[in-house]
Amino acid sequence: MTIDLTALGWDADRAAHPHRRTDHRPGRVARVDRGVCTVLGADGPVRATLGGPVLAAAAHDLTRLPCAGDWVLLGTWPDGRITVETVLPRRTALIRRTAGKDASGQVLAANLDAAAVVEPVHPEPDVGRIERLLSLAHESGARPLVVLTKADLAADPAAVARQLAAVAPGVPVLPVSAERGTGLEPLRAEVAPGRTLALLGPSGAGKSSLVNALAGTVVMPTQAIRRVDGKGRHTTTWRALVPVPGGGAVLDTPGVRAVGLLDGSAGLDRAFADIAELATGCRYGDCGHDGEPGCAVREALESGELPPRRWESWRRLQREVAYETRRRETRLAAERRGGWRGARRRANRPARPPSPGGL
Ligand SMILES: Nc1nc2c(ncn2[C@@H]2O[C@H](COP(=O)(O)OP(=O)(O)OP(=O)(O)O)[C@@H](O)[C@H]2O)c(=O)[nH]1
Ligand SMILES: [Mg+2]
Ligand SMILES: [Zn+2]
Repeated sequence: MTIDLTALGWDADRAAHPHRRTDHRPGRVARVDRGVCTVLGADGPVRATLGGPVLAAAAHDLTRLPCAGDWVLLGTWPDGRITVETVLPRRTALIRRTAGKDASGQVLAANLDAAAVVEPVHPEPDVGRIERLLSLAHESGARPLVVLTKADLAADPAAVARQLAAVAPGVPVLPVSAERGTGLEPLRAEVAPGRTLALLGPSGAGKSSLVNALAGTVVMPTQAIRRVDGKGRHTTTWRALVPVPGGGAVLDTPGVRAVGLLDGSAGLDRAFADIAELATGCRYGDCGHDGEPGCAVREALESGELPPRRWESWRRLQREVAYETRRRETRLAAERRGGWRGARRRANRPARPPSPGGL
């Protein structure tokens, strides 16, 4: 079995990666299972464990571990073992905040060209969730989309899409039905050869059904949502890159329960471009929109142009991002201090002058 790596997005820039050794072969990570990667190489899929350089990089930063969608360079050992020796720099990545102390985040998908926020049109789309996931999608660097699934269950899915356009400024909102195979055309363009589309959304939204519809065959298992509470069953339990026959790839992800934003505010500003645009009309450049005179945002709230729900949503996410930014700065400062102290303790001998910039 041979795999066309170009269709999966391999190109001259990736091939020119400077650390590439001649005996290392490129491949794209389809899946990671407890440190074992399934990598799509030119000769077919192989299983690879993590090599020394990758483990060393990950010791400082867990986001350096390979993830579905990563391009990697593989080494083959005399005993036949295959290891991931290099994770090529990611062009884009969907990264969510992790719950623990680690403030570096968790990579949900790597090297995606488009990031689709997947939300079912039935029973009712969760607007706040769309806003949050869209911030993440914008932050990834990929082209964001909103995919409204299960269009066959809504009386007028196009009307719902039009309503949602207000919470997704500048972002296409596409109603689709995997069941009927309708609305898939614009998504086919996102999985054209060389391109990767990642799907992000709650359990039961129909992500895997969409993958199967795009791939034209059942590659991902799907499961009916629970009758009792209408929630998904978390059928997909790992991230998987699925090649689309005759095209690029689609990246399926497990349903997300909650997604915390990291400390990037660019994605948030883009997801709320309407509010950012309004704010340019405030009298003061640093307006806090908190009762200052000449505040265009307050005016829009009073006139009803800006719905209070959207305003509250923006404030909440802003606070969250500001908190994460402080948390990261504190952590970095502590690491610097710890680094100094640790270095002195390790040495326990007359200190060499510290290098400029410390650590
Ligand atoms: N009516 C209808 N049902 C759909 C459609 N797409 C998916 N479903 C149903 O929704 C349920 C959940 O679909 P999945 O594709 O498993 O959802 P998922 O987003 O992959 O869920 P997780 O893997 O748990 O994250 C299944 O019963 C599907 O048959 C659709 O277009 N129309
Ligand atoms: Mg699934
Ligand atoms: Zn203002």
